[in-house]
Amino acid sequence: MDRYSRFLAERTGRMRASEIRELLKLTEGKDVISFAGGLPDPSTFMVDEISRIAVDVVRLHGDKALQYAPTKGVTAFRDTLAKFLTSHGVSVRDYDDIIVTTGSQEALYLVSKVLIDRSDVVIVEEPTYLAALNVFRELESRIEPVEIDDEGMRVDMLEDRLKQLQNEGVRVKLIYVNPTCQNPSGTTMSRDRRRYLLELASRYDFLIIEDDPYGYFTFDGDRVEPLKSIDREGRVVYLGTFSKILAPGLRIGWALGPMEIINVMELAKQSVDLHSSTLSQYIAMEAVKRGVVDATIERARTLYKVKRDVMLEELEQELSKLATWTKPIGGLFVFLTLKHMIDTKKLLPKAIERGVAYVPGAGFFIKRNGSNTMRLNYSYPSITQIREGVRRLAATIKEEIATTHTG
Ligand code: PMP
Ligand code: G9A
Repeated sequence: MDRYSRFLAERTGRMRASEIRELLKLTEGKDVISFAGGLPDPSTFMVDEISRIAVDVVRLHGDKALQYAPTKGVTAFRDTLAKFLTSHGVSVRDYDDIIVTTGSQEALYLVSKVLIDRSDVVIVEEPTYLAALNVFRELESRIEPVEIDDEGMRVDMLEDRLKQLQNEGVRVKLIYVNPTCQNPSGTTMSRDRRRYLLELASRYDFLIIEDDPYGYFTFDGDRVEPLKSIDREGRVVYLGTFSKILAPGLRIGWALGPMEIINVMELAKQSVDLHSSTLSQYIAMEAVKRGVVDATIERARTLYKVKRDVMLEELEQELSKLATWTKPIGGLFVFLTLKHMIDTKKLLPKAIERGVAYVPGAGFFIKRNGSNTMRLNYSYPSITQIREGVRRLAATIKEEIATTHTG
């Protein structure tokens, strides 16, 4: 690396390795039960249906599906996507308000790139999605965290912060939230807070990025209404993805927002990758039309609900005296806080030694240190692995307490 550092652009100094991606490398191929990466259970992939679709798409539409496509995405696919979103409670004005992206990660990157100038304030939930923080850091924004509790972002604290910043003459352009089954905390923002957040957006004139990979398969009760569907002023840029409701390997996500912003994202995307995979878009389009996405959603909902219950039950049995944790209504994660001040980053090698991995919580925080927290994924491990993994985790924690916190 050093041999080339003099050649590297300054901005590379702000690029951070995602702890999650690094952990994926660390645990790959090892006999470790991983609660780390937010991977879907491969048994939710509708392999036979997707195989048939892939063959049909290449055979019947190969002239288009194997060809270059418009930057905003295949028009017929955007139209299908608009109908799909509407059927899932996400308000869409026109399919032209949608840009198809290479996973929602790219949508997040593009929207941030077109909105954020150096030193611009971006307000985030604390804790928040690590890969979003890395994007905001790379763009040299000033990241301002606002605490969350069981009902999502503390909008009262947000209001105080907005007032304070306004008094200091600092403008807030943007808030990033993952309001439904948040990564990493698993919490969901209440309806009242959603309404209030939009009211604040109007009063203080900012935009909201709503990142919603998990809202399609909540386990208990109805779909929580996305901010996008309550937004009357065009303040929300909504990000979605097929990663958890079809297959992440297709790398198909989207942004839905005011056309003026989507069109600037289109310009930005031209320089990044011209357009997202045409073949993936055709496969995703057919998967929506043939009901494969809705069937995958049902598989995910049923399976992950059971897995969540098993994880919560096992945590209760093994760790109720030593930790507290969130109770997600959907999504992929439980967030755990240890009562002892144990540094979960330092604990991780010991946990891996015992055959279990998690994501240390600190990386999701900006202000609070969160070093005694961890994120646990329950979608990927099997039910047996969840039980065994929690036992291994509990044994690691108990041993740590016994050796370092005696007396
Ligand atoms: N946002 C959040 C909150 C996520 O949890 C994830 C993936 N786990 C993403 C964005 C990125 O997903 P993808 O690029 O696969 O659509
Ligand atoms: O980076 C990935 O593989 C996607 C998962 C994200 C996460 O674990 O939060």
